[in-house]
Amino acid sequence: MGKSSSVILIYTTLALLLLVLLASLFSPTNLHHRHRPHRRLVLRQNTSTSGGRHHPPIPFDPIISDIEIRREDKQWEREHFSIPHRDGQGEAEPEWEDFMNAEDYINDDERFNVTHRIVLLFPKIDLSPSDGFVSSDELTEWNLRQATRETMHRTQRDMELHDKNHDGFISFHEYEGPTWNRHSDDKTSSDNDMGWWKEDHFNASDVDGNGLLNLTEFNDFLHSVDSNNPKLIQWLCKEEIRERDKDKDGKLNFKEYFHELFDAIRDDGEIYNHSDSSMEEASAKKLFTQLDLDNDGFLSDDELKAVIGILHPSEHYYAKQQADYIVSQADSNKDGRLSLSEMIGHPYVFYSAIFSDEEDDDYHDEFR
Ligand SMILES: *[C@@H]1O[C@H](CO)[C@@H](O)[C@H](O)[C@H]1NC(C)=O
Ligand SMILES: *[C@@H]1O[C@H](CO)[C@@H](O)[C@H](O)[C@H]1NC(C)=O
Ligand SMILES: *[C@@H]1O[C@H](CO)[C@@H](O)[C@H](O)[C@H]1NC(C)=O
Ligand SMILES: *[C@@H]1O[C@H](CO)[C@@H](O)[C@H](O)[C@H]1NC(C)=O
Ligand SMILES: *[C@@H]1O[C@H](CO)[C@@H](O)[C@H](O)[C@H]1NC(C)=O
Ligand SMILES: [Ca+2]
Ligand SMILES: [Ca+2]
Ligand SMILES: [Ca+2]
Repeated sequence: MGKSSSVILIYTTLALLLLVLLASLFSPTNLHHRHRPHRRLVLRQNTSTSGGRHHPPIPFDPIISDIEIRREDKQWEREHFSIPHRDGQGEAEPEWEDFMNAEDYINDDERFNVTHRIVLLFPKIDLSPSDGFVSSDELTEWNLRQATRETMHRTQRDMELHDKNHDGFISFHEYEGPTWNRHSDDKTSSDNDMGWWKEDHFNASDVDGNGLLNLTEFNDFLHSVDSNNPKLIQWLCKEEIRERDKDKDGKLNFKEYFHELFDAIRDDGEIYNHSDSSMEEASAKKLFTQLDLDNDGFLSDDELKAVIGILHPSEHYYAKQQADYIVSQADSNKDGRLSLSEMIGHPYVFYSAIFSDEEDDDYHDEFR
């Protein structure tokens, strides 16, 4: 017993040593000159939770999007409906397996051939007009459709979470949850201020004013920047003023604007020399004058509408940014649009927004 296990131990050690030796022989630097490194496509992680300054890439391929959404749904179910199972029937393991299988699937050239995918998707993107070329505008529209589809799916999930009485609508009370108390004794607390603003936001989303948000209204509530409800744009502008309005007069004077807003909306991108701030102030004054349409020396919420798209970039902005980038990368003959063969010739430009490759030969070539 002791003897056989020590024999196993020796063999295991030898096997490991051999592996280490082989690994070092075939390390990326050695392998580099033998093979074209294999690109492993990976799925996006945590796209719904990755807030902050980085907008997650929009998936190009609806199949990839579906896989990611399904995986996200499972994680979401675990977080929100974690009803403790009586006896662990190994429920968690198959979920992990699903995810591994999905990655194997998209990396299996026979089952998921990116050339075939692009041939299939091309006519669905080449729509206005269907001229055999994909323009940046067409790709923007395509990206936007994919992004909107994902957003609506997440809204549906959020709706399930908040719609306590399952009538298909969200009331303000349902959204706030039972802990929030509108008639709290402490009327001056910032919590109550926030509550008031939330209700304002809720009311602005309620297009038909019936006090309930249906799926469309709730989606606009969650993604006000992408809504075409003018009341919501107005609300966003008011909110921008409120955050910077130090003297609480409901509008921004030059000082409030200069210290709190100018940096976020300036488009010159210059960093001014701090010992020479007069240049910066002059440029800030110029923009202020342009925005102050009624020349009263203050910026109102109406006057902020002109820059709200800079403060809150819309999904369309990101869709276009991604489309422009992709066209710039795949447009071999530089005619500003993509032919099918240009797209097939650069499959990873389309999939790299979602997929990443461990070792990109072309990329390294540029630095040799
Ligand atoms: C995704 O985000 C959640 C919470 O934001 C975190 O608990 C989880 O570990 C993240 N998963 C991955 C794979 O990064
Ligand atoms: C995908 O299919 C095309 C056409 O059938 C074929 O030429 C190509 O080798 C396939 N690609 C991969 C990576 O297997
Ligand atoms: C929102 O609308 C409801 C009526 O639907 C009204 O009672 C409430 O005062 C409004 N809230 C705000 C903050 O305007
Ligand atoms: C929600 O209500 C708005 C306003 O009445 C309406 O335009 C929209 O079509 C409705 N959406 C759904 C999904 O019913
Ligand atoms: C900033 O301006 C001061 C005075 O005008 C000058 O001495 C200094 O070199 C400038 N610094 C830079 C980084 O330009
Ligand atoms: Ca409504
Ligand atoms: Ca004004
Ligand atoms: Ca071209």
